Amino acid sequence: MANKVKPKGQTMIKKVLVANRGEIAVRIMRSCREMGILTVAVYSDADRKAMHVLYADEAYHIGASPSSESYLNITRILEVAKACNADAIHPGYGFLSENAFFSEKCQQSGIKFIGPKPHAISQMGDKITARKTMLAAKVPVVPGTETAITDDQQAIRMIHDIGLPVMVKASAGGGGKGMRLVKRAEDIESSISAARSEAKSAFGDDAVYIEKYIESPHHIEFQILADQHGNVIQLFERECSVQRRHQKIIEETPSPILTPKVREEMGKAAVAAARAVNYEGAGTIEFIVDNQLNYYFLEMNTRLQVEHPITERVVGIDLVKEQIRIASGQKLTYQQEELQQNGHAIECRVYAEDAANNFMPDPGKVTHITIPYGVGVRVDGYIYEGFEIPTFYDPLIAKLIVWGRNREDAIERTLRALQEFKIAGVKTSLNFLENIMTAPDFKGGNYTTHFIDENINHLLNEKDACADNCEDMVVISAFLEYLYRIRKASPKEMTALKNNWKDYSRIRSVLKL
Ligand code: MV4
Repeated sequence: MANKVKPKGQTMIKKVLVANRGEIAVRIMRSCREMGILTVAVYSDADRKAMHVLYADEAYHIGASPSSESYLNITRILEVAKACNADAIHPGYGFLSENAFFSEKCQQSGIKFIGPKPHAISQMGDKITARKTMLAAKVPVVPGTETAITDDQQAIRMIHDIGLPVMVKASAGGGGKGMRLVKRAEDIESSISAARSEAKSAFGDDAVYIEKYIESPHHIEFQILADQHGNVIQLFERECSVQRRHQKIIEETPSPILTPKVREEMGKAAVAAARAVNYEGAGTIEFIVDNQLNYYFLEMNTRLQVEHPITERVVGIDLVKEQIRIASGQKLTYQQEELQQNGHAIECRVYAEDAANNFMPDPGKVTHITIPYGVGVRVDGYIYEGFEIPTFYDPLIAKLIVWGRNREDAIERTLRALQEFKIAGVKTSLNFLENIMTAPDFKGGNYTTHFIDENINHLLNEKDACADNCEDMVVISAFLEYLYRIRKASPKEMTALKNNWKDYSRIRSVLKL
């Protein structure tokens, strides 16, 4: 036979450069390794000893610590990719992942971009174009303008049509940037000009549009996968309403509020949305859902998302492997009818930040870490003892993904895993996350995007005395680590350690030394 069928799982991609850092870089490389694909890390000054560098088969320095000089440096990244003979680049999330120009540059350099084609990225990146495209595809969008606002009279007519309150949004925005809530008609002109100038300076594009304001909404998104042969499937939803200042904190699937009928309708709308831009790869359709379960398209994220593991757990698919197979031209290995949601998964995002101090990032050296194990638990992270969390990047340090046969079991198990999770040296959101798991509004399941604000007092509670004992264990193990280092230290290192004894003031106070 002339046409040999490739064995399942084997792709033409033999080496992947991961243009990212942190937990997602490591997570991507893990799937590559399982597929027999070589991995290439790129890193900045601050990341010389980062986990993704240690994990990769090859690693190349690409610049100084600020992202603009390293993880956003298109020229340098492509130079490395060509020099090391990478077949493809995986952009992860953030950084260059939704940059249409980068996707195009990869293509031009003969390197596969593991993600959508430039046209899909830019069509969805421009929110007015995205709204128009969705309207044409009969995907429900929030009532509002079909074009950019050109004069204040048009805005006033729109307010008459749809009623107050409304939101003025930047077309180039997304993720909450360049938005204004308007409650009184007389504020419309000033809100438009404020949103315009904010958008102009943030994105270099001052186009704005108006939408009816949906009060107390839920944020529910659908995962889709699309191959190069016109096949599109949806992998159900993720409920992402637990967020603060547009930063998600907890995600879960299935959503506790969706009915089977609405879920099916939304899934079909998500597939239609992806088809409308000839989408290719993994993507997410964000919907805003009101308390009557009316749902509206909000935006599409044309990348792998932070919270993708809960979908992987419940649907049983490795999304990164699918991305790689799609990029290499293979057909989807799953059909819609085969897919189902199995049990319940919850993701907790662990940030190096101080909840008590207005969630200020708290970078620094990790002196101790105990990772939870056991049935139903997955941790995607990148820190190890002694690693210095850089100040330059996102403060996300780990994701705890827990599975249970139903929502109650998943919550109980998440709480157990959070109690086992110990990190010392930097402040983390672990205690805050525990408080979410015990909050009646979260347990009830019918929470909205206002959940954090409405429950902030309960959520900021510190642990009780018993938990303090566990804290002591962390301190004691840090002390043991200190003794161990002294034992192995050379005379010169010994002097340095002794001089650093002041850094161990907490250990001394707990041990009453
Ligand atoms: C809205 C909205 C209410 N009505 N649009 C915030 C981020 C961006 N993706 C869109 N956002 C919102 N758009 C209308 N017409 C409320 C939000 C919103 C929100 C949306 C999803 C998740 C969390 C949110 C928190 C505050 C506001």
